[in-house]
Amino acid sequence: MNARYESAKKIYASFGVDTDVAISKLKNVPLSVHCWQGDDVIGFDHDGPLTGGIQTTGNYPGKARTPEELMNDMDKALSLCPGKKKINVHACYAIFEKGGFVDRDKLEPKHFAPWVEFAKKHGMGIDFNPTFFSHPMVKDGLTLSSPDEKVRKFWIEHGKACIRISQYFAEETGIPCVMNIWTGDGFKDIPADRLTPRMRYKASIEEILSEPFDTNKVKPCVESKVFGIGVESFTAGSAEFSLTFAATHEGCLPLMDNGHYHPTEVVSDKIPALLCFFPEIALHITRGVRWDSDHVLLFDDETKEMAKEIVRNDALDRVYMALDYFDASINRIAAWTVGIRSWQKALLAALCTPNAKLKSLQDAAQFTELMAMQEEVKTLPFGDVWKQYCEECGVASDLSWLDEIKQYEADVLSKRG
Ligand code: RNT
Ligand code: ZN
Repeated sequence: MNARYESAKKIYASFGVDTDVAISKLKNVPLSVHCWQGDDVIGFDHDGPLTGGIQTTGNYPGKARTPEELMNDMDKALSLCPGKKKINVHACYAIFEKGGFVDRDKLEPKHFAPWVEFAKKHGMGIDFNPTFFSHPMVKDGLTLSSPDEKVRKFWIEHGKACIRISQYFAEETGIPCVMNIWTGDGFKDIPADRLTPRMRYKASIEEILSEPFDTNKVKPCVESKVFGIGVESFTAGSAEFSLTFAATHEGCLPLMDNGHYHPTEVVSDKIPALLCFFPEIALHITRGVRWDSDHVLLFDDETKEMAKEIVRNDALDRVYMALDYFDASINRIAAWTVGIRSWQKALLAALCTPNAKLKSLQDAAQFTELMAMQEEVKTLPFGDVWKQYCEECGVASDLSWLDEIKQYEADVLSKRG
């Protein structure tokens, strides 16, 4: 056994932390990896630009252009990261046989069969998202909250189709499918009516959820957002709207994306607030720089804090964790890899924190000791535990993963037009 790990293990033990237990726990925690980092959120069902108030910036060469390329790239990233994964697929990543195109309201499970095959090969589950953006039926920036009944109906049918596809994913993989509803519906400038669009949005989601499904297999979520590019003044799916919707609709989960709040709000504080009321919640884990910029996730303070709130509240099996960011300015496989590894680090660090001891200091109002101990814990030899975890998972414990990506860039990515 590695001498540095042995020494680190002893140090952690003196704080009451068993690092072997932390490592073995983490191996079973699934993290959902978003397919859309690989091609700048475009997908395979349209040629148009990305819309919906979200944006990728940069044009680093080598982005995936076909399902095969995207799956190969994802394969590469997954092979460089420790831990258990799921994949997260958007409806716009439907795969059509030649001449077999159908619009989003007509999607069927068969259009996602290659994703099931890919997931099965890795023993992974699949999460799913209806795609309410980048489509001509987005009218005046609205989908489910549109005043145009034809538009609203189209998107409701899309949502229902996605429920059926989610159930198919769960049945095929044997793992529940988290299906997330997010729309970019909103207004650039001050609206004259904030209520009616939200009433339509509410009715639309209710219609989608009236599609029959097994609540043990499909976990529908509603994701809130404070604003987007071009929808700065109003979003239909605001925080209060989405949270209340989930709270009042059995089987529907709230999904918090930590890029979707005012910059001084933190999702780490919201996690335990929601855990008081919801049996299960979902997260989109990202890094906003000044706004919902969807930079690659790093092992930074707020990331660590979110992981801590999940671990110390014993909620690893109540929180569905998914990555959601997209950077087109750097190697996309490295973007995936750094983000996945960062969340794994954050969870491992949380599992190696003497949470019971810290809580007892708080309850005893020993705030001086609590502050001192929390500072002390920050410099424990976490890097040695991380290395051990990576080695046990059979992935690089150092930066050598980057050499592999560079090789892949030279052999594969650089040959793409
Ligand atoms: C957008 C939301 C949403 C999307 C994905 C692609 O701000 O975060 O979750 O990023 O659906
Ligand atoms: Zn999101």
